Amino acid sequence: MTQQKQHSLLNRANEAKDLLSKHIKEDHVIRIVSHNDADGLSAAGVIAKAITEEGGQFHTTIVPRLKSDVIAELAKEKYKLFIFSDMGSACLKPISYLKADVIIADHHQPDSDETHDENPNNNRNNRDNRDNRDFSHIHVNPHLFGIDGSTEISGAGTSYLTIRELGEGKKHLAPLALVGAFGDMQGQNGFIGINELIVEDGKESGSLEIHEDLKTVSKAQEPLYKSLAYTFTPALPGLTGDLEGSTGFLEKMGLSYGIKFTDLEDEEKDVLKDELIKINPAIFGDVYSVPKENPVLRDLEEYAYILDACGKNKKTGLGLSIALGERGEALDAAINLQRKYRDQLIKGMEWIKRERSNQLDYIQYIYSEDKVLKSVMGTISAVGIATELLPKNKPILGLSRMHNDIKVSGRTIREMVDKGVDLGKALHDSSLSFGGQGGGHDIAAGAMIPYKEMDNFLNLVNDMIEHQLNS
Ligand SMILES: [Mn+2]
Repeated sequence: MTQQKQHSLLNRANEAKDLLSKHIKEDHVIRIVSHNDADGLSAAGVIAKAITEEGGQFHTTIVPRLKSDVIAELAKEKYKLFIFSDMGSACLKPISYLKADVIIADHHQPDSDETHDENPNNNRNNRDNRDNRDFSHIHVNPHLFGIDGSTEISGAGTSYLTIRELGEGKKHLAPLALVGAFGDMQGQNGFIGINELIVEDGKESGSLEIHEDLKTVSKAQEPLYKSLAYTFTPALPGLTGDLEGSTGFLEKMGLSYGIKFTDLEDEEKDVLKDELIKINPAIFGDVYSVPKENPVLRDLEEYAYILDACGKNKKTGLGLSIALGERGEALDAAINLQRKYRDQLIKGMEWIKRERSNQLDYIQYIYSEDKVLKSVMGTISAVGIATELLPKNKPILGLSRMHNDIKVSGRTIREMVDKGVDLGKALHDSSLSFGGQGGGHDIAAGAMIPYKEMDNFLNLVNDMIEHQLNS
């Protein structure tokens, strides 16, 4: 059954590949529109690299959200093929009016009322919209085939499947697809589902290696205490986001906190490993790397965090150029952004440690108007739970004031999803009730709501989560 679902998804992806191939052969510049996070940047990188390798050209735009005004602007452009990656499935209707061929390579939940008619040849939209019958609109999305897009494949993975068999084959791009998966937190506890197939492709192409190691970050770049404090996944309670806590922990072991992990003696490494495993066993496990890559990007998970830092600092052009293979100065600039972003995360975690969260019966929330805190709200919400600074048994909403609106980042843990929580649905339905919009995955979702409705919104989400847990 699983095999069959994967087979159907691969078939759909191959239809998209044929369409892309046709446009490359006709020398059309391919219009790529992708998301501004690590997954979206990797997705655009995977597609753009594949096009380049086939001698084609592309033009990419990275956006934080695919809103109808973005699509309206695209509609004025004269491109013959648009590719939406890591986005698009929530905007099937406006996209259906584009008078061009379209590939959507996304892993988010599609518009609920359009899932059944996703085949462009018998699509309700196309019937309303007869002028569009000459165009192919191909929707590649795991959810259409009963595959869970929040755990089993990323936007970069879906994009990878659409170019996997382009030309002589593109399995050497599998690691970049996995960078996207790490960016969407899919590989941290091992890959499952169709991501496993992408891992196999990476191994087969000879570019990807997997070995067991400590999963602390920046082992060769940062002093030990920072390396521990900057390790957000897996979270290390007492150390993650806590420079003082990390320093104290290392001093207690008799290790000098200022040296790099790579400069420790082998015995010291073993002692540290044993102590860290006591805090969180997940800190030792499979590390996915591309040995011939630049040391800073060699570990795919760290690669994802660097792209993430670019996206979070609105330097998507920089992130994209790295995903496309630029190194040197571009990489230096990205590392600086990452330092800045890590400082912001530390500030955010100190705030959580000090203030904790506000409690409703079934959810908790944090609220800020501070510019720095707002920029790290989603991450510190999730890591606040993972480090046990905040209760695990309630989904958390991170609320940021944006003029007259509130930006909502919702996060929960797998155990709560298993008990019935679907944050994507709760945020979608509750934000709609107050004239906002939202959605996302069961475990992580977002919304935008009017500021004046904040309390009503929180109460409604609370009721919806209660209902999800009790039905
Ligand atoms: Mn994604």
